[in-house]
Amino acid sequence: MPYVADTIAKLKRTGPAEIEYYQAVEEVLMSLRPLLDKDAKYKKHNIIDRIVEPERQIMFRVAWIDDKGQVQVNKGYRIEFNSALGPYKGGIRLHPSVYAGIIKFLGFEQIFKNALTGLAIGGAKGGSDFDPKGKSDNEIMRFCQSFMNELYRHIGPTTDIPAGDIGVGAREIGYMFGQYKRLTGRYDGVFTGKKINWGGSLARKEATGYGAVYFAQNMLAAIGQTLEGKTCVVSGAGNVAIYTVEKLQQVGATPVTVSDSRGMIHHPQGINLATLKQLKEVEGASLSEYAQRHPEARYTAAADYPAGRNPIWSVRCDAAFPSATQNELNEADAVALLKNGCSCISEGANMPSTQGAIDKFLAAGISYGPGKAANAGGVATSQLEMAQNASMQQWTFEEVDSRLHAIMNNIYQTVSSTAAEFGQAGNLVLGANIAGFRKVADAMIDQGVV
Ligand code: NDP
Ligand code: 2IT
Repeated sequence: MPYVADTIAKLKRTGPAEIEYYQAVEEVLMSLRPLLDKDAKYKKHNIIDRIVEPERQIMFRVAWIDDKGQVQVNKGYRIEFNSALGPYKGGIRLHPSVYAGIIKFLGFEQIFKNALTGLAIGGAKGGSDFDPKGKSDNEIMRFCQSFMNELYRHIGPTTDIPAGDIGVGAREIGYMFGQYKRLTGRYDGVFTGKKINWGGSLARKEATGYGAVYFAQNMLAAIGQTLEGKTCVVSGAGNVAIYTVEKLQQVGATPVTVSDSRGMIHHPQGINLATLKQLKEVEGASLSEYAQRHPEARYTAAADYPAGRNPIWSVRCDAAFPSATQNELNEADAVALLKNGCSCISEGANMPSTQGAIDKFLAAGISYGPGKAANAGGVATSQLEMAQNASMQQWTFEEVDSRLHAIMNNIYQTVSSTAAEFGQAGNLVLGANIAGFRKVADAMIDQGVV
């Protein structure tokens, strides 16, 4: 497809070495062919060239002082990608692997994900190569304050509303919000993922994981199945993974794996949720501890992964929920999953499957829910938090959860009916990319050349 190759070539020339960004763009553009052929207006208005170029990219120095009194310096990013549908919205990632290519891919995905929620939110992402691991609480606070000393001037409740992502939870949001308030003197709903007692929403913490399970239920219902009694594998052991495990257990499925960056746990009798939460939400411990507390569970250290591949994807299962990070599931993993009978993938993480893996899932015709649809429950519930802040209300857990559930059902309907509209029923990658793109592109056309 020449327009895909031309666009990627231009991105490589004008923004070199942003590997994950090219990958995310290529996947979206490959899906758009039937839409571009059907309606000439997108080409006429040169939407492709415009949509792959962020509206604004902010890069800044984050200097802070560690507990030894040494000055440390990190890179800070906020990429405000697209505001056609609403104010910029998206998380902040703190991880040593962060560089422009990662934030850009995440920001690009966020545009279409946010469009699919049906809510009025544009796309953005931010972060830093700061590594929270091994840092004291005071170091985390000083980093977050320094990060905000620059970011505060770019964000606001109707302009750009950050949230959490890898390495950012309620504690970090608290430190960033505190510094924003100090610098501006305003108690704005400028972050989501806040603690409940100072403006957060019930069920936001649970929303991404719960949403990924609701999405899987929708995919299975379409073929007359449910998750009840199914064996599931989950990767990750953070916010998304924990609440995926929780919801899977609530609906009668058995999640048998979790992982962190140091290793994976296989617990054939089912993951013990209380132990998982205690280790990860309270103690900040490694998963190797889990096997100490449950001798029937097996721990494999990452250093011992055969051929560097996470053994999670070789565990026999009916459904898989990749919930750690990008490109954690490759083509060989996809082949192993399919061989072992896995027939449903719902992505809690952003872009966890490589293109080779996606191609295998689509060719096999299994239920495959791409991240920008399956994990949209987190950002959708962030918007519900914004709505509560703006109206000075606090909804019950049940109220928020039932809205989240309805939004996930609606996303599934939109994505599957769009796939069918373009003659590719069941291809939810194509459905998600076309439905998300069309909504944003139409708004961009309406708003003129800006
Ligand atoms: P957390 O930081 O809470 O948890 C991330 C988990 O994944 C941890 O167990 C972490 O292990 C593991 N992990 C992270 N990076 C790597 C890596 N490079 N290799 C191996 N393991 C890794 O993050 P979240 O749960 O919030 O995010 C998980 C994924 O879900 C990300 O892709 C994120 O973008 C996506 N997402 C998150 C949403 C949210 O609302 N939080 C919404 C939508 C998507 P360790 O602790 O050892 O590093
Ligand atoms: O990737 C994501 O959708 C998130 N990290 C959540 C973004 C948000 O604004 O809640």
